[in-house]
Amino acid sequence: MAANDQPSEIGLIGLAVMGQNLALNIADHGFRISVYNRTTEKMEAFVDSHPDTPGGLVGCATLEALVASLKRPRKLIVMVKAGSGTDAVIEQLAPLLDEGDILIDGGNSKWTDTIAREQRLAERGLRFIGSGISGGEEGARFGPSLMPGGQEDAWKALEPVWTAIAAKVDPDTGKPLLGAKPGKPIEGGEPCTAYIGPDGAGHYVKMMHNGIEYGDMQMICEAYDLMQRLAGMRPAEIGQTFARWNEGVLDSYLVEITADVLQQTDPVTGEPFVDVVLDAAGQKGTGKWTSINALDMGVPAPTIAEAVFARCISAFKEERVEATKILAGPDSDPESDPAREQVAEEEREALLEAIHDALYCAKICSYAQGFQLMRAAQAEYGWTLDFGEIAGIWRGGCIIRADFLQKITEAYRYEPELANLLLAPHFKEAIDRAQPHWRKVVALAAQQGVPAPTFAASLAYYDSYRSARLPQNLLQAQRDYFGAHTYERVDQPRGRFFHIDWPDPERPQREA
Ligand code: NBP
Repeated sequence: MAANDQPSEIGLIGLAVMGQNLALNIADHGFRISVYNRTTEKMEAFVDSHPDTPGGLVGCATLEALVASLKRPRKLIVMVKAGSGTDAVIEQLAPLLDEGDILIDGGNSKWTDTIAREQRLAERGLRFIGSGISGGEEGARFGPSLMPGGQEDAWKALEPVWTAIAAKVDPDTGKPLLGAKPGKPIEGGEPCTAYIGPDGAGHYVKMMHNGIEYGDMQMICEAYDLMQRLAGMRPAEIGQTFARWNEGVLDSYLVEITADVLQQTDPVTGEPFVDVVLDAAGQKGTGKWTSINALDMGVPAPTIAEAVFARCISAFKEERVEATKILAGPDSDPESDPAREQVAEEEREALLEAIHDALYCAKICSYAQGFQLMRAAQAEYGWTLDFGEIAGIWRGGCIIRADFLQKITEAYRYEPELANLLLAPHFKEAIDRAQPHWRKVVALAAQQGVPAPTFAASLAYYDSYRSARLPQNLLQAQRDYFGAHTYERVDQPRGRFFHIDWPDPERPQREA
């Protein structure tokens, strides 16, 4: 056993930013935790700089020492680079463990990898939890949102630790309980964690969280762009507007930090910070996974996909700069361009209200798509997901935390089988009220040549979903013409397929 006396409750491998903060959070809750890192100096520096945590950190220089230091059945959290790093650690660890020991992968692993790892480890008698962890460094330290999937008995063993370290929300209002400090975690409250389901369910739901996060971030960026390009507002003013919006239905972590970011000055130039940041976005892949999964399952998630594509087109910076010199739009002609000028106060207020409402409606559609995807995934993978609980877990600790999630929790608690979030009375009424503004903003953006891909994609989703008849009748006819792909008829029951022999002038019709 490493160090002194009693065995540790849990172990952790990987002491980069997430692993260190998670270990401190666990120790703050009185759990003794053993820690290991591939590069031993990092582990030593970490343990030396935190000698007095309530639970205690036990530094281990080898995996053997780590394993020997733990209570049985052993619980080991893997917090290393997702993908090959996770596989490498699991392969080194598995031979050292005994039947019934539990590995917990807290990285951003792809859910299909988690399904495969769980099967492989089960064959060796080991239990496996794939737990999504959201909230970045701050969340890991003082309360993340935790989305665990895997064998239910393994979850039961992990539950006391996960429940203790998770973010907490007020059970009545759903608002996050804040103010945790090193050595002084939040007491009480409803924890932002719950068992999600078997094998890859936890990592799937974490991926969905990230896909929704992509949508949220892009929608906020579009609102900012419309404010600067249609209302001629400067970053600090836009930041103040977001701060005001954060008091209402848009109250969320991402709106809150956007208000701060926009009011930040660049320490080098004294200019608004956001103006010196290059407009070329990076991405790590979870939004792309979400969109690919939507395409694979045939479930529309255009808002999330547009958010991914918006990052992609932003990365073509040099090409866009060249294209600006060649391709015209309404904003190319200074004579006819009302944008970028300060608009009258009254007009500006009306515009801001419209942009606010457009952002809210687009956000509802984006979440509706995310929850539709999860509904399809549970059928595909044989999970039973509790959507009210998932929305509840996202109310605190994570990047998409928002007041709004309380309303989603309530909608699914009231009607667990809700076909689409758009049909929940609260959201239906919200869109009924706000949609004239939403339509105005999308039309104005198109007229003025301002790209607003997620605002527009959400509106198209909404209008498609509420259309009893779409033009895909023509599409099926085209498919039947060139590829004999058959079609169903409006005057026949669903599931009967017909075909016309198109080149024949008489075009006889027959059932396919
Ligand atoms: P990184 O993803 O940057 O990974 C660095 C850690 O992995 C170091 O401890 C490194 O050890 C270890 N490692 C690597 Br790389 N390959 C290894 C191997 N083959 N064997 C053993 N250890 C290996 O760390 P992070 O940013 O703390 O993230 C950890 C996990 O949490 C990732 O899966 C990430 O996607 C996920 N996550 C991150 C965030 C976030 O905000 N950063 C949020 C939520 C989830 P070394 O010190 O010896 O190089």
